[in-house]
Amino acid sequence: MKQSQTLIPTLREIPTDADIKSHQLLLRAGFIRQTASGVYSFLPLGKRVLRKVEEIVREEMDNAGANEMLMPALQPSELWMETGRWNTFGPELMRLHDRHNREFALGATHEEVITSLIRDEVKSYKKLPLMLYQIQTKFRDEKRPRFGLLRGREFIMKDAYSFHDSYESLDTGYKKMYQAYTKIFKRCGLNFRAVIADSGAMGGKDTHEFMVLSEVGEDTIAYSDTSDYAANIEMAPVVSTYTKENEPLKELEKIATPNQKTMQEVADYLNHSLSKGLKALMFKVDEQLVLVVTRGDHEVNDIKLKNLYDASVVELATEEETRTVIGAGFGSLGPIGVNEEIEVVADHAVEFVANVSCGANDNGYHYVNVNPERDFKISKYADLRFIQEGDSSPDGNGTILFAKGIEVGHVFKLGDFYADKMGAKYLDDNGKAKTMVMGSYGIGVSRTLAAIVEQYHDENGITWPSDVAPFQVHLLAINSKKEEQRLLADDIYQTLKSAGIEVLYDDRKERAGVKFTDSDLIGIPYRITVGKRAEEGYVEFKTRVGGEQSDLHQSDILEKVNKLLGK
Ligand code: 9G3
Repeated sequence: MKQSQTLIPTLREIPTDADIKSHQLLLRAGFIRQTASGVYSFLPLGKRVLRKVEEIVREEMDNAGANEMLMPALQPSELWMETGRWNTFGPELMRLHDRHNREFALGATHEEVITSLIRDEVKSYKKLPLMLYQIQTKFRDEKRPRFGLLRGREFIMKDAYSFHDSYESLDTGYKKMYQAYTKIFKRCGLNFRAVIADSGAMGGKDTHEFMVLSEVGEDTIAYSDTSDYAANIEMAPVVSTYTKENEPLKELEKIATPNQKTMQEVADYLNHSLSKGLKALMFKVDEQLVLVVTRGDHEVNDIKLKNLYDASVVELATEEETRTVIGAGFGSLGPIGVNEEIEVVADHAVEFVANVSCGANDNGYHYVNVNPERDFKISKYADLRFIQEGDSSPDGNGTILFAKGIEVGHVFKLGDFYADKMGAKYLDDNGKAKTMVMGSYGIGVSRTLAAIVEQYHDENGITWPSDVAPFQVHLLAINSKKEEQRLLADDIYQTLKSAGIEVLYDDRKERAGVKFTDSDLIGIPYRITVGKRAEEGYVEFKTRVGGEQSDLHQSDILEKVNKLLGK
């Protein structure tokens, strides 16, 4: 491709509304442009990288036995009504009416569409297992699109769906996908972890997220410093390594603690550490009021609370709802003297405390020397807190550390949730109708592109790994007014192209400085500069990363490039 004939609008300045490196650099290097909030155009360089990432995904999906297809973005609302998801998803699901006033969703994901297709077309166990995938534009009306391609409202996803006649078969398919994902993200050059995740609003149970380690990631990963254990912080279980504090039980006492609201204020006022206080929060678990008690230095994990009750909605109760049933506000809640209609649950750590403080359920008062079982009853102890750095790793190896991650992939064992709701059945080998079992597997393709830039850039611009770079060689003719330079550059361009090397040829009538700055921004792995020594047939060869530079005779270029590209 010749730069004088394409569209690569590079920018010198950092765009003001771009907060992270990948967003800044993809704009400055002319790979993308914003069309609306969270909606982007991929310019030629961006499209070439997108295609490289998609090709890697296709190869590994095909190797894993999946078959590519393409489903529509326009999805009839009736399908989403069959699973009940038309109503459970709010404004994030983009909806529209057609000319006959029929309702449609713009596809945010395709479980309903694919399941309705399979229930009509697959009737026998002989056709299972079946693994289908597509690479397609998805729409999700994010409340706060940000960080460029990392959280858009229209984005490219590879979504795959597998259909099985048993959970054993699903396990096999899931493992194949898990391994394919590992290959894909390795080939993209990414430093990632597969983390145990929570299935969230989906059916099924087992699920893993593939997280690219990055400071700008929105998810927090809890990982072991000595093993490969890694889990999404929402899911990471806390192993109960507590020991009963063996101090003698002191006399329970109620103390005035005027205007002391937060745990820290109370701990300071009563002159004890956070871990010698109890925190109580009132939650609405599917409309049922539950008081959740944790140690003062721990945080309630609402996902674990939701999973404990297998609830669909878990949220904090309002101060009014709390005051109505407890008679006190948020800063004074505790497990002592709570009326029966409210269930009181606690994190495992609470069982092992002694002589701690807690709210007296009376504004402005706390109890001290509080002891479980003597002073309050807990209906259920459970793992209800977020894991913390320094906790022991749930696999028994090492200690937990935190890292930020960008979710680029997510694999789910869906179970029979969708097949059951939509009647996707097959006849087993006894002719008996059975409900299918499913898996679903997503990769954020456009998000992966941005994640690569987050991990591959320096102060001058993007440094693409060669397997996903938009081109393999950047050829610069410094002064195309000079006949000998233009002729040599044209010659090299043709030689490389006919050898199947992907070359971006900067043949523009621009100053040298502009060409070098743009070349560093765009980040193609190898650069050939035709300049002053063109008459002798010499060019300058430079690698983008490491900046290794050498003069090379025209006759040695092809061999050097082929060797570097491992051809
Ligand atoms: C929606 C909207 C947003 C959503 C969903 C539905 C996430 C939704 C979960 C999945 C699960 C898997 C197949 C590919 C891999 C991920 N956000 N999810 O179902 F209507 Cl607005 O998408 N689907």
